[in-house]
Amino acid sequence: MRIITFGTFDMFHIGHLNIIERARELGEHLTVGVSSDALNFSKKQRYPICNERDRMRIVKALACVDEVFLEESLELKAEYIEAHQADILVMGDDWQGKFDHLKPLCQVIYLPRTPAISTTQLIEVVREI
Ligand code: C2G
Repeated sequence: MRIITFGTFDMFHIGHLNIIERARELGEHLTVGVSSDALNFSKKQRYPICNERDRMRIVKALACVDEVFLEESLELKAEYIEAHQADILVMGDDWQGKFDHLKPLCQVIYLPRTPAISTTQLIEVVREI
């Protein structure tokens, strides 16, 4: 099975590693779409702390990741799934139900998020020091 997952992976943390490792365990090949700086800006009106080149390098360096590409639009999931011939789309359950329309193309699995860690929370903790 070929797996695909997406994310920003800013200030890479254990929650990111957990979902990537669990996604890879579902098959033999894992492709990760790393969302671009511009995509993040359009969603959140701020750029990630780490730029897209560095975020892609970090994800690519993981032993459980086979392939990385830049996700330039949230609307292109179907095209990305087809281009990478993915059998399963994996996302954290904060996205529960959001990608169900892709079920005719591939299996869609939402995995539970790792509790008590997020990029937003890390930024807040560091800000308070
Ligand atoms: N995640 C997790 N546990 C956490 C934090 C994040 O399992 N404590 C998961 C998210 O559910 C997501 C992945 O890690 O599946 C990446 O999270 P983010 O970097 O926050 O990416 P996001 O902004 O959700 O992705 O097409 C989707 C976009 O790329 C955006």
